[in-house]
Amino acid sequence: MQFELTDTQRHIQRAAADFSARIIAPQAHAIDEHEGIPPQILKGLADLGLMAVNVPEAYGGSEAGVVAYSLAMQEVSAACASTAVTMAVTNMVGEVIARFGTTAQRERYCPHLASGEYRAGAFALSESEAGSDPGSMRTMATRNDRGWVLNGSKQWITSGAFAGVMVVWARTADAQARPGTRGISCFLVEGGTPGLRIGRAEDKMGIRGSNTAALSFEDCEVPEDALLGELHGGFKIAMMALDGGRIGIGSQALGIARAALSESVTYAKDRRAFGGPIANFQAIQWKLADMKTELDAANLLVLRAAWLKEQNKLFSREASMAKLFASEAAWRICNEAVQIHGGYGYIREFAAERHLRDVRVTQIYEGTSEIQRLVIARSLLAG
Ligand code: COS
Repeated sequence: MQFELTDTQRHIQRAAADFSARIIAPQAHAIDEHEGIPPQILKGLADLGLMAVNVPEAYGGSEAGVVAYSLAMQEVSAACASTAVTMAVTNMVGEVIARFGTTAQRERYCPHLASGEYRAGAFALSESEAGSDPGSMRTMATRNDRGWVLNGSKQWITSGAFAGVMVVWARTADAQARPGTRGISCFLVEGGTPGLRIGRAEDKMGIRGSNTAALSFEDCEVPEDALLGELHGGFKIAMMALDGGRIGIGSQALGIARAALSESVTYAKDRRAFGGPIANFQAIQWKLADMKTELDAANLLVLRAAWLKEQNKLFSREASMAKLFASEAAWRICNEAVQIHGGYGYIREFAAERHLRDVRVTQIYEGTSEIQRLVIARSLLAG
């Protein structure tokens, strides 16, 4: 086993940590409060190669691998979870296009995502009545003589309001001819395409700085070559992308929890009660010890999944285990951080309450905890 980071991984981690501490963290409170990420932050991440960490250099990416991506996500998430999810989805979109796209599609979109020319990419799979069960989606794509016409709507789309390119899933065969997941295809739709309408931004509990929009497609025409991958082969692309995306969200949970723990240590040493710092009390020490132990256990699961993906080994179950454990451990850690901060944990002056709000969604998006358990159990029972 090799636990040492490579030079490339260390370089990416340092670049992300430095930018996060200097530029992102001081603005995190305002990003949450004003519900928006300054475009310069997203451009700054792109300039450092962090918007396409695992995309080949030939298409503008950093080609630094999945472990480096996880490390970068952790650093950005520790500063600002809203920025981190925007980065995560953009990386996922770049990777999906690099992996499943034609050379023309890769050349057309990946460099824009990597360079920040597109502020973000978006992943449009979920619908209002198809979240955990995307196989029941209703959005349709029908052929015309110029290409494809999309009709339907999508829900919970991160960066939907400003993404330069979206990966959109739609049914390309009627349910009788190709039932369930077998008649779904994947399309690349550019922001601003006529017929694509952006709904209002959701008013969320956490990650309030990130944009989450509903999209509707009303006779939205895309060319023939907007099809990504094989006709009717879209569901598997979604599943494979989500396997990787779960490593990103596990990493996000880790970063948020790490920040909550570090702020708790500082607070426990500063805050005095009964004649001394509260860090002197075993009640606080045991909380901190458990938080650190859970954090490190989650980190090992996430990095194992990242390493497996990087080695082109099977990693779907391990990504689900990593995301499940990291998101649930991170929730416990952020909750204890609020407890350690006492009344100050419940007000906006300290970041503890933001971390708790932000981390909650990591148990929901990119597949709920229940879906992760389903994936893990199915794989175990299949032998
Ligand atoms: N990689 C590659 N292929 C996969 C796969 C994976 N990880 N998971 C499933 N597939 C394939 C299956 O092998 C099957 O292929 P065949 O049609 O050739 O047999 C096909 O995809 C359908 O798989 P399955 O029957 O398991 O689909 P289900 O409808 O039962 O769904 C779950 C499986 C629940 C795992 C899937 O719907 C899921 O991940 N749901 C959560 C979605 C999610 O994370 N949403 C969040 C969106 S982003 S915020």
